[in-house]
Amino acid sequence: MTTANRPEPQAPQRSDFARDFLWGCATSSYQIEGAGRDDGRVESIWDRFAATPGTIRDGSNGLVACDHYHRWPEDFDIARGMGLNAYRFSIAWPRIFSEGGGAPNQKGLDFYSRLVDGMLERDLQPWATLYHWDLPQTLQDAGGWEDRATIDAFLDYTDAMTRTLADRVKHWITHNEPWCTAIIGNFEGWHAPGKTDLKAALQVAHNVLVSHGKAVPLIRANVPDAQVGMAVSLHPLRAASDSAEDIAAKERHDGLRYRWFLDPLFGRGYPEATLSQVGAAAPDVAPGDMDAIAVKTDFMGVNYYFPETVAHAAGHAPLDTKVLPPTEGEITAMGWPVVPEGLAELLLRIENDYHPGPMYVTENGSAFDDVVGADGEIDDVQRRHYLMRHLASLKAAIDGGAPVKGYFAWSLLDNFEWAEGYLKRFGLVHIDYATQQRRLKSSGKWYGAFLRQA
Ligand code: IFM
Repeated sequence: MTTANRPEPQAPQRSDFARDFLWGCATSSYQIEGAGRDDGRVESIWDRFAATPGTIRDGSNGLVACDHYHRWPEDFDIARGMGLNAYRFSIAWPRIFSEGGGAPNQKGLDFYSRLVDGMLERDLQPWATLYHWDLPQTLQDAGGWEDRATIDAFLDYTDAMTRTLADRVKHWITHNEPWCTAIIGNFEGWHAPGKTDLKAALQVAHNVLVSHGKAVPLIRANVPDAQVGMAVSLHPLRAASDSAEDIAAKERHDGLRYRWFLDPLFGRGYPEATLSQVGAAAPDVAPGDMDAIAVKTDFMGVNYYFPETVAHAAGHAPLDTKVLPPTEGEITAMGWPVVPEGLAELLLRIENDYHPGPMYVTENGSAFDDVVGADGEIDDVQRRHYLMRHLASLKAAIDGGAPVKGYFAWSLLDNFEWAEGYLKRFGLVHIDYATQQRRLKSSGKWYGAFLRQA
């Protein structure tokens, strides 16, 4: 069966969810804004990384991207037209501060002020993420997240942003996907800043968690009625086989990929087994850090894309484990398996393990190779079905007891997909990068029709 004529999956109705459920899309600054040199924005680690030959598959960068910096009114009109009631965006730190101290850049503050006003005018509840990977390069040059001075710089930046937007933005996410910041950027090395040092990566992870813990009370002090949380990317895990070796490998991977981040956030410290497995690469922990990290938050953001299958792999750093590519079933253009049930499995596991309070799916989506038809339409059947099936899984999670209060599709727009450049499209809205024309895909039209149901 071709993808075009396969049957439509059974999707839930909007009325299957609470009336006050949040329905949004998510984006991030570096991936869509462009305007890389406008209004005092300074270089970020992604500008520097992308300028290094061989890092980005199509040799591109985020300097123009979707030109959202100038075209946001059109983008928010589309979001409003779809019937979204929330919008998750991130703030580009390099527009606000070039380094730790000093005064914030007024033009950067003004841009986000206008952006938020634009959301509110269209009844889009703003959800601001403070850190979605675009660290000012000057801070990286001074040691980056590996250095505790970056925690202080993050708090200065958080203070400036939350004071500026306190009257209009109540929902704050400190960090997006600390795993990617720390491990992909500093151990696997295929994201900025491109390091390959486990000790550095685990120190980055620790300092990012500390910065989160210290930012939460600061945001609450500045923003009346603030709701604060973090967005964590997680995968349900499967062992590659029933062998004792693969099952043990899955457990080790789980320790680093899931519990290394969630255990400290929920006051349990780093998992003992993983601490001993990473040995000398364990981070330096200052007095009070673990209490700071364990600050109670108002919600937990969960980013779900796919489950991981883990095998024992002797000599494969850091823990003799390897995540295997899928060998069957539908896969996306990223090579990720399409497993909608994994969303419910993950949400229910988190609820069972930690009882985090309200949860939001802060990202979920798929990349497929879109074709613009002769009539200008984009019939992205696979993405539409992905969305429908994941909403069915979301409903199953809620029915099963997971307190999920909102869903943000990744992403509103096609955008700069990091090391993949512009080769991978995740948007519900298609971007023609040559003309910057926006076109709502059939997935976006379906989401709009779903949201307009009574
Ligand atoms: O594009 C990214 C996003 O920046 C973070 N979460 C995963 C998405 C898809 O790879």
